[in-house]
Amino acid sequence: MSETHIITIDRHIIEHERKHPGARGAFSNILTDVALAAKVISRKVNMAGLMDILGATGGENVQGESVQKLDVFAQEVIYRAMDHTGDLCCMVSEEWDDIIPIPDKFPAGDYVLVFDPLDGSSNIDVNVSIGTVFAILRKVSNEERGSLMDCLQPGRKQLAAGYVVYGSSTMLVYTTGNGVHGFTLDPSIGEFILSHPDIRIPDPPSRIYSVNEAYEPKWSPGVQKFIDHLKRGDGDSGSGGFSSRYIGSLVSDFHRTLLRGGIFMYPGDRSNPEGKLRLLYEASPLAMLAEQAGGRATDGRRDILDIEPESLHQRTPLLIGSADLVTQAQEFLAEGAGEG
Ligand code: P6P
Repeated sequence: MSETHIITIDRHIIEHERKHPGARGAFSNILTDVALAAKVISRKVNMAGLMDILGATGGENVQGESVQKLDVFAQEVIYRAMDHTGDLCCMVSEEWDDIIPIPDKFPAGDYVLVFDPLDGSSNIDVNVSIGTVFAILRKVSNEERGSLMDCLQPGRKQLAAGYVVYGSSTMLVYTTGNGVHGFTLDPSIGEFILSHPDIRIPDPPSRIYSVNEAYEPKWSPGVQKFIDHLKRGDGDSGSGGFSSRYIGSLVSDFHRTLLRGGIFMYPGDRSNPEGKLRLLYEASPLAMLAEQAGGRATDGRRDILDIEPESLHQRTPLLIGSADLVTQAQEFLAEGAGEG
């Protein structure tokens, strides 16, 4: 893209809004506000090593995990960017037990924002890329200020989904159901610039699988056999030709899978049958992006987007990436289901 022909995320959002007849702009405002919050978080994350915000606050979040200062900061930034706009009826965050209400002094709107403000925060102190994950739902109840019913919607009901990856550069990737588009932050002008239009998971994909193999002894036989198949293949060559990549930061592992192909897995195991990742604000948003980019996302049995959430912070196994590989994984899991 030439220096004089740049497409900012604000312009892209407006141009895409025009494709939704009757869109009133609130939806676009939410995406624009998320982009603003991402710029503020990016600046802080990139200065983290130089400022006294590293290290845990000593507090714990609802997941019982030690809360890093940047987690707290990111939560506050997103909340403050969204609480007064009149676009949302409520929010859901990994950092809050219950639904986050819109303060009474501000008007409520017709949408719900669900988000993980800073996923992978345990990687902050070692300078590994971390990320924000979000999705937008339409209010479905008659409650002016939202209810659990508005939040516990299956991923198919998401109007938009996206993530921000704070890495060697900061990128915001989002979909509103019309393809997946990536924007790179140019700090010199403070704008997210369209750098990856219409992202499609490559086919054929890079032969990469991404899973924490330390848990292999606890995996189901189906998962064990699938990973073994990727390593060894069917032939006598002794190699399936796959490489293993595991960053341990969901957004980074997914971003690579989206751009290169392959499969990321966080399966359930004997200790954690539902895995570790959260359905509402991690798996479902990434599943929408994966499907929009030509890929698939499953919990091993069902498409992630078809799962009806039963609680705000429920976990789900996640297998996501190139459609053929996800389908193959699901077949291995089904075959192995009957075994010990
Ligand atoms: P494990 C980071 O803590 C996180 O929530 C995700 O970003 C990441 O994919 C996963 O946990 C890593 O978990 O058990 O492999 O360390």
